[in-house]
Amino acid sequence: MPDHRRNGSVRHPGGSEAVTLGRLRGEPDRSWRHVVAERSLVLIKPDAVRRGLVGEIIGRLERKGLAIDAMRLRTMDVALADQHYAEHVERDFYPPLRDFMTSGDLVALVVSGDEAIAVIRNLIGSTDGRKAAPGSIRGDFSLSNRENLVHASDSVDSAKREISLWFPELAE
Ligand code: FUP
Repeated sequence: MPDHRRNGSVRHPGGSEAVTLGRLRGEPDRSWRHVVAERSLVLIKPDAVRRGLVGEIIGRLERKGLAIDAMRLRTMDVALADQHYAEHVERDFYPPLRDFMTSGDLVALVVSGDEAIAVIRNLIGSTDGRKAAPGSIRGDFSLSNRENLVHASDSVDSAKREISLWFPELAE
């Protein structure tokens, strides 16, 4: 039996991507368990909650194959905003950003998967919703550089720092 059959995978008909036999039989794809999954903090911001886009955004993360490890509806107070956005607190745009981020409920999540940090950043699109690529969350739903619906950690180190702020019980 060829190697790729013996280890339980087959070639996807259209390309070089390998899929598991279990996947073809309709079982969940557990191939990500063989890689080192990254974790990211994701915030579904108050504008997305107000606009009823929570399900849309979580659906996109789930359909991509990412896993939700933790999820909580909560608000961000000024002290948490100052810690979360420590690198931006001196910027001109920070006071209105802080007012926006503390203006209502948001949904905080820890999301994991293979290369989750880069994958999620691609899914959400570039910071300015007016310039974000169509097909991305910001590109499809935001017309703003501030009210841009989603935050996601931009590196492994940021993810560790942010997860320890929002979900101390999950901190490494
Ligand atoms: P991103 O990583 O894409 O969320 O972007 P940044 O870390 O550069 O910025 C964090 C947040 O600051 C953005 F989500 C929105 C806000 N921001 C502004 O309000 N004005 C700016 O000019 C830049 C960023």
